[in-house]
Amino acid sequence: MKKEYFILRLHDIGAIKFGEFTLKSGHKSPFYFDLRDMISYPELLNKLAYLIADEIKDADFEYISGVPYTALPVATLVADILDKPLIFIRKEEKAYGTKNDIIGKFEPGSKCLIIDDLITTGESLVETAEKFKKAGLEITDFYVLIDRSNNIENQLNKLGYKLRSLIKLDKIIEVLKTNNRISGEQKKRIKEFTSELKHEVKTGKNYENHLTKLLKDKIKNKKSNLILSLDVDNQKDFFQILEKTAKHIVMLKTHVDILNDFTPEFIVKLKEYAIKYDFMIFEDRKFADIGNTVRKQYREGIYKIKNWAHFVTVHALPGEGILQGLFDGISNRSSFLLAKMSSKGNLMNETYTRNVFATGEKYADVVSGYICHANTAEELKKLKNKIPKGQLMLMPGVKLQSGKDATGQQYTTVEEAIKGGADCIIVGRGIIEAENPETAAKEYRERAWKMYKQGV
Ligand code: 5BU
Repeated sequence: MKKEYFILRLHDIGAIKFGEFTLKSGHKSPFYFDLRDMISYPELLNKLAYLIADEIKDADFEYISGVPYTALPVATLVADILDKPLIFIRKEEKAYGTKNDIIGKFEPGSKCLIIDDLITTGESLVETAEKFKKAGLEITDFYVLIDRSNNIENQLNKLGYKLRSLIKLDKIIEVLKTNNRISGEQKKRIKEFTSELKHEVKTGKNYENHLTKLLKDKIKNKKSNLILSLDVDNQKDFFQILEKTAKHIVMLKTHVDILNDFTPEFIVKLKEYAIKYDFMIFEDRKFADIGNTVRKQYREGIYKIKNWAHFVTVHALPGEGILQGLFDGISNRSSFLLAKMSSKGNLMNETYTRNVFATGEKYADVVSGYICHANTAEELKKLKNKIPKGQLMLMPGVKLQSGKDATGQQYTTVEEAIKGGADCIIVGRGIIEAENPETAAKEYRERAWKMYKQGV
């Protein structure tokens, strides 16, 4: 089967579509690929499998894997043709995270080639490869049906992967134009669209808003990435600890509803401290309702959070309406979305976290970053890599020593947090329950800053 035939058949079955499509990123694309239905065309699938088998037969591998769902049936046929054993990773995360994520039998130390349907950024293929590697397999080769990336081959090479592809986007456009499947005008639009996308990848759109910039400048000027979580229940203790620690912190995180003796004067005093000691204010309210309700919770009630907190925490769970409700008509305020909480057994799985980042990217004018926690620097780095450029990662669940508390809080060390890419650490009891909160704050601040400065 010639590649040209394959392109035309994919167009025939509607796997390649032209029109106007809104992508996950919010971009409008003049084309759309969805190869899922391919499996219902046996003659196409079969020819395709022989074509792939021919292209990879000389590569060095013992196992074949297909990424579910689309590429798995294709890989199954290829494995059969080449008489290679098939393995794959389940798509759904197991609720209780057992290690049994790989289906099929394999010998650790063997090489496996991974087949996927599409590649754009390479991110998901590399992630899959890492999972296999963790299970003891060696991964050096990828094969994709359609490569619509911006020359991702070079970047993958640097990471030690070789990418082969059946067809590239340019080839698809050329073949469809030659066969009068798309007009000259459409071809032009597609070319424009892809060159814009390429441009965007190259220059890397920045999602930093005005408030994010203020916080970043303060981190630099104050030489501190420490956010103090001052969770005490009375004003006296609150201001006593603040007085001693304020010079070390870049931002103060509050749970204003913990105070037994809240009065509007508390806010007046808090603002004075913020000016005197040059820190920003962050109310960890964790909004999680429909837009109309959070709008009132943010502006009204006894706390009137909107009037004094530069940032608030927000759950992306209810959908975009929550951000619309909170920030509609408001400037000079921003938020952090909860992407991966520090509490053990939290229900934020990989897919959820990824969707949170997508929401934050779309609403970057009112989202400054994400609250993320991981138990190791390595795990944290994976989260950091997915965060849109310019936005921040704040990490709670930090202490000088790792460990946990009685109700599921998990602690990672300052060093692991910063090594993993945290822009700021959030520390509560590590400081406020220390014998001397002042020296504790100084120690957290210095440890974090030293590591941060090294750019690790
Ligand atoms: P700690 O005393 O350092 O455990 O306090 C951590 C603070 O950060 C506390 O106010 C929590 O409510 C907050 N927090 C957290 O611990 N984990 C999370 O995932 C989020 C917030 Br979001």
